[in-house]
Amino acid sequence: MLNRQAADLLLELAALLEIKGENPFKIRAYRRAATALEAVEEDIALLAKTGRLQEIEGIGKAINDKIVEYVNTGTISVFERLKAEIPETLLEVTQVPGVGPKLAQRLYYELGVENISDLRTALAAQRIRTLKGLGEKTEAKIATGLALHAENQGRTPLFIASPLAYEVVAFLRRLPSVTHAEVAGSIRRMRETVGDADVVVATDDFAAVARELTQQTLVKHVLAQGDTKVSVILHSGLQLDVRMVAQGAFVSAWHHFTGSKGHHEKLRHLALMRGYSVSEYGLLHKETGRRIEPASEKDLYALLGLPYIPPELREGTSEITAAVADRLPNLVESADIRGDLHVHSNWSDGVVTLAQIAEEAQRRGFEYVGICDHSRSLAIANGLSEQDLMEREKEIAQVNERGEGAILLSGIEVDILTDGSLDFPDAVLARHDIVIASIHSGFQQSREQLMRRMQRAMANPYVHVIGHPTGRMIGRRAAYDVDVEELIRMAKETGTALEINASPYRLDLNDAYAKAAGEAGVLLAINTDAHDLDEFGHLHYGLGVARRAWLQSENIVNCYTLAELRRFLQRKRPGGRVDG
Ligand code: DGT
Ligand code: CA
Ligand code: CA
Ligand code: ZN
Repeated sequence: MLNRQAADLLLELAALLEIKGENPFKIRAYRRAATALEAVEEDIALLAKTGRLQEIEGIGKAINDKIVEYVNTGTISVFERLKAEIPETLLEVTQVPGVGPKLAQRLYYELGVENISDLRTALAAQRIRTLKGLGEKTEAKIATGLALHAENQGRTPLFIASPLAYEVVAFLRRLPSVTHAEVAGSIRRMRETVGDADVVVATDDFAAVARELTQQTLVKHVLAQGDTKVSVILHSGLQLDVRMVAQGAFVSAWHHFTGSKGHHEKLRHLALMRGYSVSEYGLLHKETGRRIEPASEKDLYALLGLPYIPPELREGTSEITAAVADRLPNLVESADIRGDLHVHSNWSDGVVTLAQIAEEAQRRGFEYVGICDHSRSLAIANGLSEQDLMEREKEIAQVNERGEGAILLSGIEVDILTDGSLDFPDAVLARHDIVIASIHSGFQQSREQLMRRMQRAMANPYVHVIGHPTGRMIGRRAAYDVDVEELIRMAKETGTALEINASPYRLDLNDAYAKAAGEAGVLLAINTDAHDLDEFGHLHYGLGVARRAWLQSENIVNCYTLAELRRFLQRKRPGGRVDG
């Protein structure tokens, strides 16, 4: 399906128009259409051919014509014209966190900045502060943004890399000569982006595995083929390294190639003090010269006198010290999750009915689900009016009465408006079981303005959770300028939970922020923000973040039983108590 590509093209087109300083309504229309295209389940090529594109909300005549043109010719002529006018490399400049289209436009016209390297030069020469209205603060912000940008260069989001790696593993496991195959590297550690995919396979026929692998349909071309390692590029552009080992060496190799490098450095150091050297070939006892091939990672750590360290903690931070002191967290796991507090139904921009959500949630072992449809101001997502909410309430009650699924909690994802007020009065919020407050507008506001909005939202006694607190979209959109440290402090003070939005495009809060929140005693909610049934599966990615953040079930509100959850949901309200 071309849906995704067409949506991306519309977004680029919108960005180019924005750099040119075109009509904001027109730009917004393109962005809205892009969002709509991504949500459409049917193939847009088919919709274009049958003239049904305009049935999609947000797609009018003008955009319809552009999509038809795209489907027929593979591009859009306005886009091509714009590209001839504005260097396309400027798009990358707009993606540097802290820059954005308006600033990129000025940097281009006033300083001749055409690409990232020009931006670095201008920054180093302190030329940006010479522009009207810009100063050292802007330069500092851009410097931070550039560092973040460089970090993500050439990295693939986890949710794209991970399914591919597991598909290759499934393929390898079906080969007769293979006894074990596992994903290693940063994918196993659940990092939000990965440089490449790593797989380890135990086999007694290296040549056969290499032959089969290089002919696998996912493989585009072979980068390098050695006796024990094959590196390939998959059609998606992702690099995959496969290491082949004999059965006995499997655990050591798997452990080694899981990394991280930092973890291994510290582990090797500790091992030396205990008389062992560790390598991808196992443990070597220095005194006796005896080589040990552990049968499991648990055994491997036990030989060094340590409890098992889960892959998500193996980042070379303080996990070895914690392990030595037997202070590793008892990480939250999927069985601990009793519900999802942030799901959209077809009452707003979701595609499934309340009954389907209740059933699916139960199928996944959940006790409850928070139906948090959008509030009225978010028109592009079909936000609900007070009237809609009352009607939805009846349907929620009916579904709950039938008792054929998880308990539905009547909720709202209420917009935090640009002045910090909420999109519904307290009386409306108070009628609902759960309220998630989120920012969906005014992303460009200053840190002070954004924090005032957050402060007002969190001070509200009916707001339980702040949704996707930083607003970042991985590789696509920088966080809005929130002071997360301050946000965590406010959350603690007001007894508001922070979301780990598990949508793999967001993962917001990220691992580092979620860890800081947990350490500050702030509660978190791991929510899928699902708009269809498949997206319930995104929980896995949110759990990855939570585990990388060292969180345990007691840090997570959706690990509560329904009764405990209800107590949490009452505690900010009149008569409730927030004690920490
Ligand atoms: P990435 O791919 O950048 O997201 O991060 P990782 O951690 O997957 O790194 P990668 O793919 O370079 O290597 C996976 C693990 O295997 C790494 O954490 C340590 C180990 N490893 C890889 N290559 C070598 C190597 O040449 N020598 C040593 N000692 N270890 C290696
Ligand atoms: Ca890797
Ligand atoms: Ca690798
Ligand atoms: Zn939202």
